[in-house]
Amino acid sequence: SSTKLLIKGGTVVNAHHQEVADVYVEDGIIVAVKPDLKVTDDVKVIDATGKFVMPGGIDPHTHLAMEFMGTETIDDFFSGQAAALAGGTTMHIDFVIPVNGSLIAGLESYEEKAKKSCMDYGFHMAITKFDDSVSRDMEIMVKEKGINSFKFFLAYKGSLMVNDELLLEGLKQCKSLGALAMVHAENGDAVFEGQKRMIQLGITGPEGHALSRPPLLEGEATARAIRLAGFVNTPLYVVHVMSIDAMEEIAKARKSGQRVVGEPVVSGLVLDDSGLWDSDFATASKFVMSPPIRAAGHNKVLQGALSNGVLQLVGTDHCVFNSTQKAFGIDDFRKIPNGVNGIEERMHLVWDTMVESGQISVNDFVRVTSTECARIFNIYPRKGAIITGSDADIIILNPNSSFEINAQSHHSRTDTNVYEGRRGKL
Ligand code: DUC
Ligand code: ZN
Ligand code: ZN
Ligand code: ZN
Repeated sequence: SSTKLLIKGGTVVNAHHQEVADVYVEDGIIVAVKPDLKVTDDVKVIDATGKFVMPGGIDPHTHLAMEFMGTETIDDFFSGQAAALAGGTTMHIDFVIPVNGSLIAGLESYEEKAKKSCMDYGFHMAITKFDDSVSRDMEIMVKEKGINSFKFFLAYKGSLMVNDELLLEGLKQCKSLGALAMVHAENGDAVFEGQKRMIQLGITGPEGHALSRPPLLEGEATARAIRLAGFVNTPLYVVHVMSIDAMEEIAKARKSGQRVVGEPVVSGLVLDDSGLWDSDFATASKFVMSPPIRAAGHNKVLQGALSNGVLQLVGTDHCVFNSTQKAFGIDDFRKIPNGVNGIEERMHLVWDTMVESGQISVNDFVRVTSTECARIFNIYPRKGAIITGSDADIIILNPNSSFEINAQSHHSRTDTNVYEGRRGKL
């Protein structure tokens, strides 16, 4: 027997259109979007009067069950996705990390991890070195495995970082495969130097994390990656844009006609670095991620860039370690596992910060949390739209509701929440 569902009387919002209509769903697919649909008795009806009916969120940037900095993220594909669903995100795209340089082995390992899944997901592939075998593996990913986006790290010297020569080779291979190159843009050599300098000065706490890798190193790497992508003439997607410096490089390139996409993450949009200066290690260390959360002011400018279209979609970099794991770095900020939560909070905080404040419309909300991600990663209009034939990944938001975000009630396995005390709507 089929599952039939009618969502009645809500305001159906897509990226470029909204209207009061009913949404009729059969077996997980949207069959009709029209006002005043008549249905038979066997159909389950949900009254959405006075509420927004929108495409489920798609988080373009997560790390579930990732081995990183001597430990593993505490959210796996089950707990991270359960948190996502609780917060209105119905799909995410995670980063496969190669195993001993093998993309194939990396993908096998992530396919195993993803067996715990309770929602749809996709994969990007991280490229942590580059040689002929990686180049061949990239072709297999694109032609046989449906993975069409490759992330290069310009930071994490000694582990994930690629130098300019290898980045260029990778960009050329992306171009020849028609794949999208993504980049973590911080100058890893300079970060390494900055970290040594902090330790020499006796600055070993979480504030040293921010001081050792300032915005100018993000700006430099962003500019360099953009220019090298321009040199190869291939599009570039800059992940986790955290600073004015990086955003301005993206703005300049886009203005000149270069195909560059900029992805801010919620932490960079709504937080500032004040938490990193808390004298309590447990409080300060939970804010450690890379690139760092910046001084107050960067967040407001990034919000403006999202509002005016210089930045196109919002991710999270959800990469969660609990306070025991964060404490690995109690004597040395370089050992604090990098990452913050957000997969559950992203939709709430974009709504609260961007829509409630009038910086973007409800349509723009759908665009930056769902539709644009679906378009860029080739899953539109199956995802990212409420139209006939699309997957019924649907959220209903009551603009008059309100609840408090906190570590006690969230669904992630971690014991802290960087958005503690902020408010969301259900
Ligand atoms: N930054 C983080 O904070 N965590 C995961 C990887 C990254 O680049
Ligand atoms: Zn219409
Ligand atoms: Zn990164
Ligand atoms: Zn990341």
